[in-house]
Amino acid sequence: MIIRFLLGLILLREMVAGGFRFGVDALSMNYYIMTCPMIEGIVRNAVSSALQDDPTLAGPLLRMHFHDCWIQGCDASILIDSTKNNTAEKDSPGNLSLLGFEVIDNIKDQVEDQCPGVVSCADIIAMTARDVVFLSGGPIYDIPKGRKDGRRSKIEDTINLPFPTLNSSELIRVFGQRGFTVQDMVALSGGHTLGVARCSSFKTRLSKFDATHDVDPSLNPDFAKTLSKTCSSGVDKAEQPFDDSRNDFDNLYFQALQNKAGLLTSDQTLFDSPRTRGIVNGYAMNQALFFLDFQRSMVKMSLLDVKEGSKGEVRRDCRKIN
Ligand code: HEM
Ligand SMILES: *[C@@H]1O[C@H](CO)[C@@H](O)[C@H](O)[C@H]1NC(C)=O
Ligand SMILES: *[C@@H]1O[C@H](CO)[C@@H](O)[C@H](O)[C@H]1NC(C)=O
Ligand SMILES: CC(=O)N[C@H]1CO[C@H](CO)[C@@H](O)[C@@H]1O
Repeated sequence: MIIRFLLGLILLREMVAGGFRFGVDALSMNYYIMTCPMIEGIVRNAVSSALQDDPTLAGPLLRMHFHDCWIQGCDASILIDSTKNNTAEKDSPGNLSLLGFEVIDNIKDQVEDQCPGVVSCADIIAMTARDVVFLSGGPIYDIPKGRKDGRRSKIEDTINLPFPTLNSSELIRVFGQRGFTVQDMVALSGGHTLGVARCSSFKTRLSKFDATHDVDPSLNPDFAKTLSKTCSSGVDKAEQPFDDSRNDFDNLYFQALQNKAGLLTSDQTLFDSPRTRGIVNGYAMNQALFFLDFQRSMVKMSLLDVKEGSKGEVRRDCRKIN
């Protein structure tokens, strides 16, 4: 009796410390331990072989998780294909550069073979992003599982994605509205250590910037030349890496900001604004500090407006509502 009471107390403490709510529907680290224990291995192997085939998928797969969570919560709404009745999130111009949907489909197929109807697509996206970070040289960490998949995916919702033209105070505000601290926002922006942006996302910085400048004065002149060269073809889809190691998860992104070589306005502003510069300098100097903060903020992002229990479903096909 006493032992059960003590065990209960310990369990309670763990749950409170983990910040989770009670009940059978609550998320937990070992949510699938009884129902689909091989899920972690399936995801790790699939992501690993996808990145071996095409290392440039790291960026889009990490970004997919951010876009999923930001709109309607982390509920795999980003995976839904448009139908005759409905234009889905993924067909918004804001989806530009989202790729790798077949990696998620492949994981889902394997999982449905092993444990049908159990693992949500939202959890698969979250685990995939986490494994991308680790397999690209970033921190290793665990995330709670048990998200359910949503039933809504509408193009008009994507208007709420942050724009690349936002300045530091606007970023602080929009992330703050979602419960993120200034530090969370800067750490999460460090996701831009992976991948690229297209000219369409930054070309306004390169010509007729304002009444007195042709080129955005917050750009280092050499980097401005590089960007102009990248975009000289006039093709909006031409790609520019955020830092010198687009497939490596490291802190070069923050060092680029110190060199006035931030690709988007929303990147460079983090160094140029006194409210965020200290955090950027900290991460540029100390990669371990960036990794620690990033994993903490990623877990937080992965819990954004998650649907538990009957508020969602486990989709059979990640591209379609059941
Ligand atoms: C702070 C606000 C953010 C803004 C304004 C923003 C905006 C953008 C834009 C405009 C692109 C380039 C799209 C293109 O031209 O193809 C991009 C790419 C990317 N974003 Fe963000 N983003 C933000 C936060 C985040 C967060 C929190 C993450 C994840 C933790 C993230 C991960 C990525 C990744 C990995 C890419 C590269 C994708 C690729 O290689 O194709 N971003 N972001
Ligand atoms: C499309 O709309 C019709 C009528 O509103 C509905 O019966 C049908 O289920 C919808 N189809 C899809 C794929 O949502
Ligand atoms: C950021 O943008 C907002 C809205 O455009 C503007 O009011 C504000 O002055 C800007 N802040 C800085 C520091 O430039
Ligand atoms: C991957 C994907 O679904 N891309 C779509 C993004 O949205 C445009 C329209 O703005 C579509 O043409 C793409 O197919």
